[in-house]
Amino acid sequence: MSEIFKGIPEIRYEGPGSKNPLSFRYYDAEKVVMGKKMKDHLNFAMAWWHNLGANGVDMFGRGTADKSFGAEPGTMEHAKAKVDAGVEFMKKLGIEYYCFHDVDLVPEADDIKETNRRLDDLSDYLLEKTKGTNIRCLWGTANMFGNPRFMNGAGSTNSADVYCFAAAQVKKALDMTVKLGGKGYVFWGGREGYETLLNTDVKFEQENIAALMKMAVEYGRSIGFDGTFFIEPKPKEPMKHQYDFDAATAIGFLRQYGLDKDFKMNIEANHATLAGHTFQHELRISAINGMLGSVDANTGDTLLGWDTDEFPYNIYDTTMAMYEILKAGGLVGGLNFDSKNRRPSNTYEDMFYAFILGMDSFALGLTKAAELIEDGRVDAFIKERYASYNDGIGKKIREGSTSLKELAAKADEMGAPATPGSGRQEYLQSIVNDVLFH
Ligand code: XLS
Ligand code: CA
Ligand code: CA
Repeated sequence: MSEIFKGIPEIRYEGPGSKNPLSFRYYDAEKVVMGKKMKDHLNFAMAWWHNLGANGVDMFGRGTADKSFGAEPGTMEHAKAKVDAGVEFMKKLGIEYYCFHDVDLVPEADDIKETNRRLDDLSDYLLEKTKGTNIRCLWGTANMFGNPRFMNGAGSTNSADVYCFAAAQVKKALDMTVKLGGKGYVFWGGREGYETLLNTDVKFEQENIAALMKMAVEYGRSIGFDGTFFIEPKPKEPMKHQYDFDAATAIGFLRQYGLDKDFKMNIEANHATLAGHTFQHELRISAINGMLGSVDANTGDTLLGWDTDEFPYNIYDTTMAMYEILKAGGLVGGLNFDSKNRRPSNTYEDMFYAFILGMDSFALGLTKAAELIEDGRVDAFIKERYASYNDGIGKKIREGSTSLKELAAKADEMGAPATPGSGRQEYLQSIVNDVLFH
């Protein structure tokens, strides 16, 4: 197979002083941070759809980047050329995982039996191309939002016939995930939501989504999938209301339908900000519920109200994200760059610069998060902040061994309470700056 990204060498770690744009300044795969190699903390993954598919097309204009990789788009030759390009790309960057939708891998045929046949063929090719490497699937998923049949949803559709197609795609995407060694399977509820309640039975739709997920768990386990199912919350886009609005909502849904043992969250940074939260908030809510699974690493733009899927570059954000991930004991999944180049960044070099930016930003974030934890001042402050619960009446509150009556009597006794103490936000923010920039 001839080289596709000609002139682009293997990207190596050269350290912070390097001015070589095709080198890592912070991502040093084998370096040990808090007892684990950087690459194992981060488990970077390439999103098949953006990196090998997205060509810059938007509502106002055609594509700007050539992602044909020497083959005619829409053909199986092109699907295979994408495998060649993807494998070369991952090897050059030292990325060991990829994520896919069924229809990212092959062009969808008119008949689902033919699409499935293409998937069998393509996955054989992909396995052959990755043989002898460490490259494997991080997670797979089914695209149940692109085909017009899903205009009213997939699991939430009004049509039982369409529901069968959703089920068929989930079944096949699970087969593919297992075949490609995937650690996870994602449900992103692209069109699982509604535009108006005038035509929607929300309870009915949510029950059907849960039933589809239950059948997916049953089937997945029956074919030997021992990985994790993920829900990827997003509040809107394409639907006005999406059912998996944010982590708290999705966790409530999983618990209500008894799915919480098999599922965790796949948190995407851009979706967090669309929901009016920070990325860190969504990670924390998932973590404290034992539901932090995997991450779609990107960033939105707070000046824009939609899903821009930009490569992460903001070190405050990556540091606080890695702080949450380290504190939660790591991810069962990884960091999938569900990110795309800006439309005018349309060359092969730009694809590499984008990943170098994202990987370095998270590597630096990891290093800084570890320093913040080792520094200890933030943790010490939080511990002290709640110290009034360590003994006396506070301890009884924590142990659940008091009552409103006893607490009210205590308040009477005190007359006026002691002040709760300063939150010291600015002091803490300056510690973060100190760790980041010393
Ligand atoms: C879209 C989502 C999607 C999921 C997988 O906004 O990010 O790409 O990650 O279906
Ligand atoms: Ca995503
Ligand atoms: Ca997105």
